[in-house]
Amino acid sequence: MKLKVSIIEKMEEIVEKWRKEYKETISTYGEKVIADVKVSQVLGGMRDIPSLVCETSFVDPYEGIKFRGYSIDEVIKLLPKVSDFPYVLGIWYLLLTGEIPTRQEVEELEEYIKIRERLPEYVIEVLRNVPTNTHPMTQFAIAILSMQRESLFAKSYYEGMNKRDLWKPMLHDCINLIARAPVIAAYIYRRTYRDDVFVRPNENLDYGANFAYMLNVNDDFVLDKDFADLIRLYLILHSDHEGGNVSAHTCFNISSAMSDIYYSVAGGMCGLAGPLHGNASSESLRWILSILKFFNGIPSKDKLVEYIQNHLAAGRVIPGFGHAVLRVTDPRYTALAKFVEAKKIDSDVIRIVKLLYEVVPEILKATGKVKDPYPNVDGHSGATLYHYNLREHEFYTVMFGVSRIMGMTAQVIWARAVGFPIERPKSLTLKHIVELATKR
Ligand code: CMX
Repeated sequence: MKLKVSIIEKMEEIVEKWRKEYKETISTYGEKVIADVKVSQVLGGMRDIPSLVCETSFVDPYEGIKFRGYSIDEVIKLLPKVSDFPYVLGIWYLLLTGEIPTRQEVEELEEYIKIRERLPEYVIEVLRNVPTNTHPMTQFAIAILSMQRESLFAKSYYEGMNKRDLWKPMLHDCINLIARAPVIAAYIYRRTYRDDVFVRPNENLDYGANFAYMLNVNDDFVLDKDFADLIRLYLILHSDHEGGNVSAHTCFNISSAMSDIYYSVAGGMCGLAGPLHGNASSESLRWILSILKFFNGIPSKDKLVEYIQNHLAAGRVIPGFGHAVLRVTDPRYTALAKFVEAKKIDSDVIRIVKLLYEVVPEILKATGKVKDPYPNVDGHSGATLYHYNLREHEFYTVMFGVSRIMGMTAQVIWARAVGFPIERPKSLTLKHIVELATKR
């Protein structure tokens, strides 16, 4: 296939359109008030304050994620497929441009990313110097940060490039990072849990299947078709979740200081590593395994309810349940549940996932304080990976990270393209808040 880089040409046109829209929105509506802010919101983690802009996706509390307006089912139906599932990079194309790519466009992008996959020797060396008992997310953030020295964006900025053009080196850096992320992740997996052999990318495979191949979970270099499909689905599902979540917002915020994508994404990954965010998938699997161990198998519903109540009484959260925005079962959870049904997967771990689905929402509702008692994606993802022999749960957040880089990069490219300013909200002391509240 002749390599044309149409994504770059396409972006040239799209960026002009974005700039116009952005400027017009400010000039037409700049003085309009769109929300009031309550003290409880300021003191409650800024929940629901509409103060961020994110063009790549939107999370509706009752319908869940819409990627550029498309639901998960629509994305899976409309993006060009490589097997039963779409090419993973189709979702990045959609997040970035707002358009569903043609087969040719996505295949060109897959090829273009392939030529950027080669991981420099120094990154492998950096990782080889990190003790293997370092958390995989720490290793991932270190590896990403180590590549900052290569940033074309940083170089262009310091050489004085006009800020209108800075989105171009940013796009270049983002493509490099997307290309290398699964290669880095797979090496972290191999060195931490298996052998220290660096698996080179297989140029005959698409992005998703190649990640499955490099992980080599069965140590046999035989690509399991179903596992490759799961990875394709997984990477699409986790790619973006609008702008307010800890990892996306951290990344966006860091980049607003004109920090390059390596600094920004490494920061975002450190947020994703938290147990209330991306590490909940690891926590969820750990919890499922502890249930199986405690009961020496599958418990009765009554026994499980008692176990969960004791867990809550000890002041702990139920990992994989609840959400700051969603108020229904996360459609990403449902997509994984459908995958499990379609592939007829059955195991003790999956049985516990199903049992939890039956009992946890009622228990959380009964607390009277949990706003979303339903499962989120992290309540299913680990159990599904576990079935395919990807059992080292601390690694799950790295999988999440590889995927989320697509959303983070698409959001940051937009920001650089429209010239989004440095973020600087105003903070107040509690005394100021009381003064303001009593004046109203
Ligand atoms: N188990 C136990 N308690 C929970 C709970 C859960 N799954 N979800 C919420 N609560 C509690 C909160 O801890 C809070 O308690 P306090 O008032 O005592 O502090 C109360 O219910 C109200 O919280 P909320 O408004 O419903 O939820 P938040 O928006 O504050 O938090 C989230 C959202 C995701 C952090 C929370 O639901 C949680 O901790 N879930 C478990 C961890 C998890 O699965 N995280 C992954 C989320 C998805 C992702 O980012 O990947």
